[in-house]
Amino acid sequence: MSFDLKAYLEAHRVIVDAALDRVLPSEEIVPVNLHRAMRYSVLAPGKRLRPTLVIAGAEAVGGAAEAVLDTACALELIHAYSLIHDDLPAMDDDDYRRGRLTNHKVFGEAMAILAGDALLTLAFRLVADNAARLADPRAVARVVADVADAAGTDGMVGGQVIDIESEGKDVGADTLEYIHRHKTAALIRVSLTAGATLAGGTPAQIDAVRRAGESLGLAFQIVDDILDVEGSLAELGKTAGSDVRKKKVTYPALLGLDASKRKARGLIDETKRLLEPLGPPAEPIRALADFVFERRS
Ligand code: GRG
Repeated sequence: MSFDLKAYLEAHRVIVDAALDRVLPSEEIVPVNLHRAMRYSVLAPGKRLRPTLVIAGAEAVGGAAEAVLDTACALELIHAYSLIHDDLPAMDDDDYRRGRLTNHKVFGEAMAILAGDALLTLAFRLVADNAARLADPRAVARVVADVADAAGTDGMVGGQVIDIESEGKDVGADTLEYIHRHKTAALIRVSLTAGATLAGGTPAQIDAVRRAGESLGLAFQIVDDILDVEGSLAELGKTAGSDVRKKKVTYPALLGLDASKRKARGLIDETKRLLEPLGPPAEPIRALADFVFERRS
């Protein structure tokens, strides 16, 4: 029987959403508005791809969801912080995200900045908390370093900077790939490796997952570029066509739609090839890779 991804995604969404609700500060606790703003964006309906990849990364090396749940939440908090800050007037100046008004539209710019800051900080607290669930808590130090690298100047923030600096410029394929690998792929890659590391994967297993995560992450952003051309506000939960409006360099702009789709498909096939040494336990990651290619939002 083939792998039931729909059931897998739904089961993990339930686990992750309950954990996010538990780890986020209550709206009853001071500073109330900050906590409201944090919960508003994180608990909005997202795909929960990164936390699901943390769990799938653990399962691929024989681990269990429960043992990596704090870190799974941490990756979703970092992702949510990046979305809040990316939507700010100083960056992409977007009004809609996850089918709702953006954070700064509801809570104001200062609170949106602070909510993002607090989510990033809480994320590292959660990775530290994960030590209590592990037989060998030393893996947490490795994961803190990897997550910091993936979120920082040699990862998401670095990619965002080059993205902003490239707007309206005639940049080539190398710069575009740098942006996508850093801005988006780094966090997707580290979601998989964090799960595999915490679950006690061998160096060879973690390396296979890392390389697969890099290909998957690049494919994810190419598909995101394609959806910005082909999708709608109703499907995406955010305004489509924003890349062209903001004069952003994208794969469809550089290669055309058909070649972009072929490139994304090739990267998904590569992801699966890189996962071969892990055998059947990596089946959820393979199914998630197909989902990344086929998604409409
Ligand atoms: C502001 C530090 C900083 C970084 C911003 C990741 C990022 C860098 C910005 C987010 C904006 C964006 C459109 C990024 C590219 C792709 C991406 C990460 C899309 C959103 O991820 P999904 O589709 O969203 O997984 P959901 O809502 O389903 O979780």
